[in-house]
Amino acid sequence: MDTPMLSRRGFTAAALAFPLIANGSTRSGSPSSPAGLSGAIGPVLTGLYADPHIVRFGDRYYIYPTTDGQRWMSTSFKCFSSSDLVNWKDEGVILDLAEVAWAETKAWAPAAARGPDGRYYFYFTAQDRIGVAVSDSPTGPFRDALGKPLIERNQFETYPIDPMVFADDDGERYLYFGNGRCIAVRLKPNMIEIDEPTARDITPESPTTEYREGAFMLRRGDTYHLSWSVNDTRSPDYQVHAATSDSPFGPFTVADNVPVLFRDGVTRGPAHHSIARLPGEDRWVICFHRFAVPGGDGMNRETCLAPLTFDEEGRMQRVDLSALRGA
Ligand code: FUB
Repeated sequence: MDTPMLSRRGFTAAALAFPLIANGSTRSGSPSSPAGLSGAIGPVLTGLYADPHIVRFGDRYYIYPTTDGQRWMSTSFKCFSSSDLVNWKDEGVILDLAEVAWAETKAWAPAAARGPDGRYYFYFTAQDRIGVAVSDSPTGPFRDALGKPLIERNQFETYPIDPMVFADDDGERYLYFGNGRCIAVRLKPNMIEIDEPTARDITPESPTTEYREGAFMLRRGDTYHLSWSVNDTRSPDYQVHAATSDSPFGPFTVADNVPVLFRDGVTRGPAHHSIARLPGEDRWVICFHRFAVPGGDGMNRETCLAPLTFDEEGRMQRVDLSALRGA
């Protein structure tokens, strides 16, 4: 475990000092001041889970991860929920590929969103394609909405994995995906079709970064933040970079403080992340996986959480994992 002061879950209210979390803080600090943050970063889920997508629906947070520890050959998806980011409830299997006609394995890297119709839409990778499933509940059960992939192999010039769904303030929804290149496309209001003519390659081009996979999009004020994984997930140097734009389609300016998240002495391979905002606050958490501690690797990963802050210029600030652990 990271540090003896923490529980098995390893993530405490003190780590965030967010006032909405009960139990107070013995090592409090302002989340807008990285120097004031303390505590550890995880794991928050018991077991091996990777590629976590964190999202808030109603008064609960949900994490939709890849089930790990099966040599990337998992066949179903689970979900976890929490009211406080500390205590997570295992909601069980929400989609089993046994019920998906076009794929049997490689159930990876999902994302979820609420549609204009109030239903929940679950975007998932399966056997190198992307599907969409629907449910009346964020905890499922989800059923395949199309009976075929939403994004097929060779449909775009990217390896079609790692979907991310983003809802903009104006109600438009976008899908981001891809390994090697990042593709963005507007979703139709029914959430189960893409508006294909809007698709474009938005891969950030910069000498200081290399887009690999795991794209995530958020909006803070009028600024769109695209973030993604760099390097191979089997590398201890797997890390998160970020860029900004005034449009969900870019072009994106790569921040000069990349990487935003990267390894330290304990945490190896910290990436494939997602970010959630605390309701009504300019306070954010970054959810990511790392090699399980101890003994993990790129196929045996665990899910962690850490506070994420922005600097005065509106850029994501580097997450100092060592400082968060109090190291
Ligand atoms: O979990 C399988 C793959 O590993 C994901 O699709 C990638 O983003 C990487 O994390």
